[in-house]
Amino acid sequence: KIISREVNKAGLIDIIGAAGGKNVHGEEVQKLDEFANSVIIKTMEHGGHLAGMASEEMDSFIKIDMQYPKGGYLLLFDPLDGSSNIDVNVSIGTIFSILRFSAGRELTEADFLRPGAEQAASGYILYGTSTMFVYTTGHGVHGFTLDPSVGEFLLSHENITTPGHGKIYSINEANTKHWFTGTSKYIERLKSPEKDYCARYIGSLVSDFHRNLLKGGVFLYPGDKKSKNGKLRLLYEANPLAFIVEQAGGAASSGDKRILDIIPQELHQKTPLIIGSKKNVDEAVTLWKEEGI
Ligand code: P6P
Repeated sequence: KIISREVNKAGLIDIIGAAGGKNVHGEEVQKLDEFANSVIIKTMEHGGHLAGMASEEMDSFIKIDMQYPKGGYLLLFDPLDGSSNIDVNVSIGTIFSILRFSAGRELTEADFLRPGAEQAASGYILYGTSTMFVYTTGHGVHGFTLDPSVGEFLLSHENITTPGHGKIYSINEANTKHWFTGTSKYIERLKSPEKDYCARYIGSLVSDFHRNLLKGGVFLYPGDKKSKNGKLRLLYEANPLAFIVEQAGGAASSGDKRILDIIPQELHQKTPLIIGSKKNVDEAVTLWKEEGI
């Protein structure tokens, strides 16, 4: 709610001051992703639910301070994904993943490096035309919409399921020159005369994912000749969305394996990601394997 309030003021940059500068009161203005990061840490560190956190914004994991009670969960998050879109008033999102932690011993980075299949919960908050909270604990996917007039999230999308096949594809086609053959052949197939696909790419992962989740379709951020592991992060972007999409009946793959089966090697590792309606993902993965990802 706090992040939504600040994100929705981002348009008032001339009044509240640009990030890194000072506002009309001469106060330092934090970058919104740094602000979101500190809001989440301050909100979650004292509740007694967590043994630690890991954030896209911070190199190493965060231990819960001695002064606070510790709990049996780890929170991994991207506090404000797509923050480059803030200045142009495009939707952005927070993505989170929750792992279990057997309390009673010293927390290490290895405790965060668990496959996505072990997640206890995951979800995202989308700061769009409305602010939505979408989550799963392994019992379906449920969406809540913030009613700012009462400051409460109301259950607006119970048991979200994604269509088995969709006609939307989302990929940054400016990267065509770097694509491996499999990606090129798959996208060319979608654009062939006998198909009637629609390209939609906002450039904000949570927005592109959420639209395809509800309408059906596929989002691809593949590895390519320039970046073999693509751009998106496994632990707090691909894994949480993969848990959501599988619970909604969809699929998520790195091209050569199910996202939720990947054993992480490091906190901020990247992974190629193809995610969405099961038939779309299966078709792309099959072609990628035949042609070489
Ligand atoms: P590109 C935003 O910067 C982000 O991390 C995701 O939200 C988004 O899906 C992706 O990068 C867009 O990347 O290379 O297409 O601009």
